[in-house]
Amino acid sequence: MLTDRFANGDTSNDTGGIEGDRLDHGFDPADKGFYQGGDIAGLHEKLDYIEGLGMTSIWLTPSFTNNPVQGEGEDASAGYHGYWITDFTTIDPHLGTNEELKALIDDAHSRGIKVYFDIITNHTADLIDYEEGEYGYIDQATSPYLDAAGNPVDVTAQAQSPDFPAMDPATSFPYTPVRSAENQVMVPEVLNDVTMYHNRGNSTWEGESVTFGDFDGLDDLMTEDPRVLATMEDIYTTWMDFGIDGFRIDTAKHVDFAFWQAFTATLVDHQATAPAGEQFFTFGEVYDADAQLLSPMCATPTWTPCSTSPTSPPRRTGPAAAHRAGHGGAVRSG
Ligand SMILES: [Ca+2]
Ligand SMILES: [Ca+2]
Ligand SMILES: [Ca+2]
Repeated sequence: MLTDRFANGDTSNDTGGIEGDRLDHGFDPADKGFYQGGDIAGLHEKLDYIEGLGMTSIWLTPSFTNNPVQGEGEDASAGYHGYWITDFTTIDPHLGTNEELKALIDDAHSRGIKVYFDIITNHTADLIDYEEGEYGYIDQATSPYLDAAGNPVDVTAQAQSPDFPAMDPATSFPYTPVRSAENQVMVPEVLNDVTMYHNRGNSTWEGESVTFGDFDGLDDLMTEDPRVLATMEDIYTTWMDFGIDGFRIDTAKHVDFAFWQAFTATLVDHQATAPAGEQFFTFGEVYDADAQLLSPMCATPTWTPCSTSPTSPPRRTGPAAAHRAGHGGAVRSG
């Protein structure tokens, strides 16, 4: 469900409460690259229609607060699709409020309809620039990460380590990441720290840049850093408590496996605290038709909960957790 494009149930939120023109608030129904006015209120009004179609679940496009407009001149467009998040804790004001979402979920559940979030852990909005003014990908062989003391570090080998190295924005990265004062808007606030991002330039969609590169300028999170993992776990377990039924995980192949193995295990653990009998379903996007590239996402022929996998230590390792995150599977309580 592309909420912005379905039904406008509340014209008072069309500009998201943002002053100015379309390049400020992103609303312009005459331009398909901008917000059209659709919202959660409109979706809620149409639940009879959706139920009548025989639908048993709704997968919402990413619904958190976005950077309303990105790009310059003819390349300017709006975050109507939801993939340019600035605040991971609130519903985008163009779409409605957390309370309206809660009411939608409650009404959907009373009809036997589930509600899924489309979630992103790979990147945020494009709010970090490089001081060098260049954006081509620079690989680790050419320019390794340096810790704050100047020693080369392999962040893949250090992924999720409690000793993960501290970085210095001025010296640790091949580019010098800069977040202007007006771009200090990330929520949770910790995500304003530019050392929590990869800062190597735009992905070429090949080799290491698949996981380390920026997605066309979108700020690529250092998912190997346990601070990033902890932040994402806190964000998304909180949304689990809100009553969402599951996650469609965006850009799964652009995040390292160590992150998914830990993140999905945390969702399993968290779901174990939910009322008995409920399930939480996750499935991930791997946008590729190459069987060789897809195969690591499908490493086990039959899905096995990682906590009971006989071939791997419990929860934190093994292909099953990555399989669940990258391809699909149910996270059950217990
Ligand atoms: Ca509206
Ligand atoms: Ca990435
Ligand atoms: Ca950027």
